[in-house]
Amino acid sequence: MAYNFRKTEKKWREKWGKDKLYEVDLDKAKKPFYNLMMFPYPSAEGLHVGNMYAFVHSDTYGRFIRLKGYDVFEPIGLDGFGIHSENYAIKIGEHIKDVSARTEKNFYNQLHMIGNAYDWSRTVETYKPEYYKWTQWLFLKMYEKGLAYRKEAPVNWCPSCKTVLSDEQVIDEKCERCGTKVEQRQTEQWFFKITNYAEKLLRNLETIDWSEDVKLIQKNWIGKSEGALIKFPIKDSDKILEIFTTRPDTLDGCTFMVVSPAHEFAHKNLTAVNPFNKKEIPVLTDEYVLGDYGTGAIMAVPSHDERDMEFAKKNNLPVVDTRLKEDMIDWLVEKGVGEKAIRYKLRDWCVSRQRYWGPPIPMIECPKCGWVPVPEKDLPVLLPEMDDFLPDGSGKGPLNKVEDFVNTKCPKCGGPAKRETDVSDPFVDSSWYYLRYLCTEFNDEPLDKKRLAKWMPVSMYVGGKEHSVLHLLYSRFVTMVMHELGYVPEEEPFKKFRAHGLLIKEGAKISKSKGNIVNPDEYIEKFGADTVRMYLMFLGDMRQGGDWRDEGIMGVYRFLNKIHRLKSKVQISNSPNENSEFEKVLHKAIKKVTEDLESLKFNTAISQLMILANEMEKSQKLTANSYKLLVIMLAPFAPFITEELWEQLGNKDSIHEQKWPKYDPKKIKEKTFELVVQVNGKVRDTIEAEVGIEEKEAQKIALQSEKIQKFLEDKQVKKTIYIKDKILNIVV
Ligand code: ANZ
Ligand code: ZN
Repeated sequence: MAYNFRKTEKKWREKWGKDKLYEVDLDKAKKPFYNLMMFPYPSAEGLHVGNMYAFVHSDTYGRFIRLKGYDVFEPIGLDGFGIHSENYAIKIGEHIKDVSARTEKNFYNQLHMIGNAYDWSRTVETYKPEYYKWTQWLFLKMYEKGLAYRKEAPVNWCPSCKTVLSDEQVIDEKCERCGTKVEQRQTEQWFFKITNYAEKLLRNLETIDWSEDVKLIQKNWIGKSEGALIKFPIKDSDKILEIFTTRPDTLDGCTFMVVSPAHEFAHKNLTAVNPFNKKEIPVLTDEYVLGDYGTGAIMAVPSHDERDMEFAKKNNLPVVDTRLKEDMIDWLVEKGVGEKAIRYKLRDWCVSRQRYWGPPIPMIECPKCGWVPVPEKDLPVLLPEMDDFLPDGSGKGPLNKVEDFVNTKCPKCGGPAKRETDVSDPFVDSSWYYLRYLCTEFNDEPLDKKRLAKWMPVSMYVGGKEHSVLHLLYSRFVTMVMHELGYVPEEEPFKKFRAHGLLIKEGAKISKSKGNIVNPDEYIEKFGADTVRMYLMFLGDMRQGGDWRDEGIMGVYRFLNKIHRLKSKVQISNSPNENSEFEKVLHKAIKKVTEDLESLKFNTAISQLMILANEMEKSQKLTANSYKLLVIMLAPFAPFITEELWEQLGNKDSIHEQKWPKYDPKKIKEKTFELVVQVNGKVRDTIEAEVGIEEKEAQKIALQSEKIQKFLEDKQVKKTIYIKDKILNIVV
């Protein structure tokens, strides 16, 4: 009889909800483990399997950790604010509020269907006042600490989204949201002083266990440069032109200087004096020198720097051989013309957005008092309802049109004043959500120190690489600030982070424009959630991503049916009637599945379970005990069918609260033999090896032997001859 997944999955979905199986008492938990999946910002069309991909891996890992005896907290919520949702609402001509409500319902329903072990009592949605009240509070804290400030600066402007963007949201000169080429605009905006934390953000990378490539991306983004500031006197004046260089040792070769077009010395045709060799050199102006890096001016050393050389050739400037002086910084300091200096590429985080769908920035501008923060007791500053919320590109956000909102009283002097009409960047919303999950029941304060002390930092964080310098950098910064304020026990939010790869379909990127969207609901309906989950994890290594193929899902479906069928073979008595060969396979599987799950190798863990199931099918008898072990190991992957089988085996409690099995090292010990290794027919070594190994394995073992290596030195191995469990002859 085929296994009735529809009935089973429905039954357990309801029962788990009723029993609050996945809710954790955060205060009583003895072994807290915070298992987190990167905050989703689902679209109204719902999740496609590519989105589901990361969720099921993260959940399976959490279920495994739970079986290992931890109190796993696995929360869920959604980031509903932002341009992404707003643009979609505009496109379909519906109000963003209605679209958001529908999105939330659909999204949560899909996650219920897939069977993830979320604690549904602690959901968080960024666009609800009970959440964004505290996002505004975060802004106030930043302001109090001098970390939120206004400045006029050239900023990134997306002409399509009609708002400014942060540096991190510009990818290859394009808007991260809509792909339009970004322009530069000179305007006044709110910034967070993330640069104050540049050194800490860099240094701490060494203390966290993250995917190496993501750490490298952050390191490069922070872009620390060590060098010197050098003062060049301007001839016949008391003016000084200061530059930043990473190569002070090349000072002797500096034959001209260049300032950026924004520099106060731009287009002045000055002559400067090289402080080292006293030669007079021209000061030119060019765009290749950036206004907002270093001092906005450089000493050009064409003999050592390609761009300087290019510029020198184009403008007929002198190029000279350089004497390098390695202790230049000492010399500069001694002469009082320079000093050691460090610069970072990282710039402050521009957080104001000229859009509607975000938390209003809680600031008021008073003609008498200047900028005044909204008092904490007046939070939240509610986002006013408005029908026409389209951005108009004026540089002012849509809220500027709501007079009731704009006109207010100054909290300081009581006089008439105006509210800030920009909202904050959605990345501010998502920079602290993992803290709020732990504190959802507190309404008078955003964060509970005791809670956070017990649960932070996050134990395992899984998410996409595309947030390497966005969310992952902002969150680290915000947590550092919250740590200084005494809310969070450690400076770093995510102890361990692993990036997942992308899911594609039949070789192509999954996208609506390609018309190859795979809707998980359809497949869940057809094959059940367990099958969809397992197939997503069987496709390939999580870190590399996978290629969804419709025909592949059948294999997993058949496998689960086999597991179901196997139950009829189970012997009621627990007499040890399986032979030792079977025991070996079983214990090897326990070892392998455990190790694979620990290192997030879900696909190979599943293969091992398949091998074990085949072995069980082959053997004449199957004890209840062995079958139980198989089912428990399968439970994190396929939570529904395993729960059902568990119950059918006569258990009253949930399989998801059992103990993960331990393997017995004695049972997997292989018999060994003396492998005789010959080179060209002469015995050169004997090595202990496992009985039954194949030729490839024997070769590998032989090549690791130093004795053998000596005889092979730079010779080509022509062939090998292997007599199983006896001799390997290497012919060179
Ligand atoms: C002389 C020199 C000789 C330089 C040489 C490099 C190589 P990082 O920090 O690694 O990116 N530089 C300084 N400020 C600049 C600006 N605002 N715009 C463009 N370039 C600027 O590199 C710092 C180096 O980039 C500095 O060291 C300076 O050129 C240039 F063989 O000074 B160097
Ligand atoms: Zn005032």
